[in-house]
Amino acid sequence: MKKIIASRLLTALYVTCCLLTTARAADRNLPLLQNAPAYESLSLNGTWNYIVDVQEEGYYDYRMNPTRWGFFQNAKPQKPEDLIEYDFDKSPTMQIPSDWNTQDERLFFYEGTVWFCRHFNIGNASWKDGNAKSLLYFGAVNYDAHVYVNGQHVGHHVGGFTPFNYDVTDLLKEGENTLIVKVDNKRHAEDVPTQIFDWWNYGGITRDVRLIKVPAVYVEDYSVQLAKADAKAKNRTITFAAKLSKAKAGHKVTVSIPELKIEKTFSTDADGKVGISEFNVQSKKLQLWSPENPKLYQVLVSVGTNTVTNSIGFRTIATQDKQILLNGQPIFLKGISIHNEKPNGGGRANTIEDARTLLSWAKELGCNFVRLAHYPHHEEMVREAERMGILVWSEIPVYWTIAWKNPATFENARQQLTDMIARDHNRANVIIWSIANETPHSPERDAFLGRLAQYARSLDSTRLISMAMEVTSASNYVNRLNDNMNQYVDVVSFNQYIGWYRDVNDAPKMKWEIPYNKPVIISEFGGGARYGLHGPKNQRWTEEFQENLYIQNCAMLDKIDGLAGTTPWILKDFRSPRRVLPGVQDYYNRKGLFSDNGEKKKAFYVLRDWYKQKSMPQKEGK
Ligand code: GCB
Repeated sequence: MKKIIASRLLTALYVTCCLLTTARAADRNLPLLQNAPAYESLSLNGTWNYIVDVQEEGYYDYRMNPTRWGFFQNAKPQKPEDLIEYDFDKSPTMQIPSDWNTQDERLFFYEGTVWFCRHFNIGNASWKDGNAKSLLYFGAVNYDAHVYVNGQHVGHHVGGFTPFNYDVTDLLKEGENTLIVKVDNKRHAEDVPTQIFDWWNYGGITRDVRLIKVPAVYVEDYSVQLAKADAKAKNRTITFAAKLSKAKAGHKVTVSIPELKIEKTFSTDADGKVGISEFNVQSKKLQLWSPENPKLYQVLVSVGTNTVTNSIGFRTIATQDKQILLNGQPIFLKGISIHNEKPNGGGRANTIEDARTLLSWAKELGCNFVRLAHYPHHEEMVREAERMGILVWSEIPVYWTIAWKNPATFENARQQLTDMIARDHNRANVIIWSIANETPHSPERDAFLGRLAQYARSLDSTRLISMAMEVTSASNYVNRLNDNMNQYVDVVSFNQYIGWYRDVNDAPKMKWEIPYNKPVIISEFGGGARYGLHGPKNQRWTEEFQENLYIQNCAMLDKIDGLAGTTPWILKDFRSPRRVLPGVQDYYNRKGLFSDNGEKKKAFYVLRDWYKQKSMPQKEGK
């Protein structure tokens, strides 16, 4: 009897704890550490054991029998008669980061829960010696993650493409530690993205895991950027702002850019902040970042004896009527849309080599711009694009028909937007934050997206805001953009599929009405082709069909007033559960200009040639 009562008490306690810990406020979740890769860290990538848990036995049944279950406890039999029905150490292994779909063929279509476990040794090092804190950092986990260190629940994170970090200092012990993560990628109608989307729902710990050492008080966030000014001004202004991890006045924060001979020390206010501070540089000494000259400066930020370095570029981005101005000059954005999928074959892209390959294909096309669809990509994708001189459109997965009326859905989207901007707001190449893709109109959608756009602007007023909209037909050959969201965006963008979801012969007859005095980006157009399949140009799935579609579309788009850029759909064939046609699609969306194995289709050359002759608009901006 005593035993039963004790067990019930434990269960009640656990359920209460669960309720507490699954609420965001109770997490050890901290605001994202700015420039995380720059800190001393222990990589927790590598070999992890995993258990596929279709029924979530290791999670829910724990409540009924706490002594027997609860995979996060990593329990081991203590006596010969002990019944423990799982064992991580005897379970199969997987390399992390990765997606389980391409690592274990049994899991190709799997959407559910998998538990991951790895041990790591911190020796008796200084990871918790009072002068340092240890942050457990995940680049991304798709989609829902519960994190446990040495059997203790650390936090719960929702959202598959943004980083998160926890302070685990007081949970670590000298010597060996155990990290367990429960990952669940089941779809739900109220999630972001919602249940239906046109890409593979790769599950797992898909990006790097690190234990990061930070000082007891560290610079949690900072921004360094070029203020807008007349391009011909003699002096330019660089702004700096910072926030410490602790609300404490009088802390000294130093920022220096040795190449520009800048070094300034600021004192924090009572909130632990350095408000926006300015310093001047002679224009002729400052090389601006641009696709032609992707100049990055080493910027050092120090607090106490801790210094972190970031490579930062300086540029301005603005719009003027229907033009986009980079460093005060009009620019045509020769872009391409990209999914965060490995270049050869499928799987989540998660290395710098993946980024390099994908971006070098974009360069071969003649691109100066990429749309990283439909969610924040791997951080190295953005950083590598910056080094290569490629501008970036970055997006959150507010995609198609999500649960507009649900406050928790809004909070989820807001959090993903916060983390996307927090991670990349020091990247000069990121010029557009996109808050949605193809969202059918309704008052609830307008209210949701309007709030989200205003929130994005409140976080970052220096970049452009956009979203991929939909056009409506005013008549058979007149396409009109009529979207209440136009008031919130700096750039009007929309997707159109003439030639694919509509007859290609309509293209020459099409008229476009875009009644807004803003630059226009065609955020998607395209059609499918199976690489190596040839035939007449009216035969669907042939390379010739796709080639003709691109020829007709490029000619049509040239006539759109205010066209400031395009990001056709898409660089490479990508996996999608919607695309089931045997022998043609085989679970790939075939709209790539490259096949899934990196072979160029004929349409590649059409777009490359169009981009070659796409000269910059002549009118000079300010
Ligand atoms: C779209 C979506 C994109 C799809 C594409 C298609 O409009 O934005 O995610 O993959 O169409 O191939 O139909």
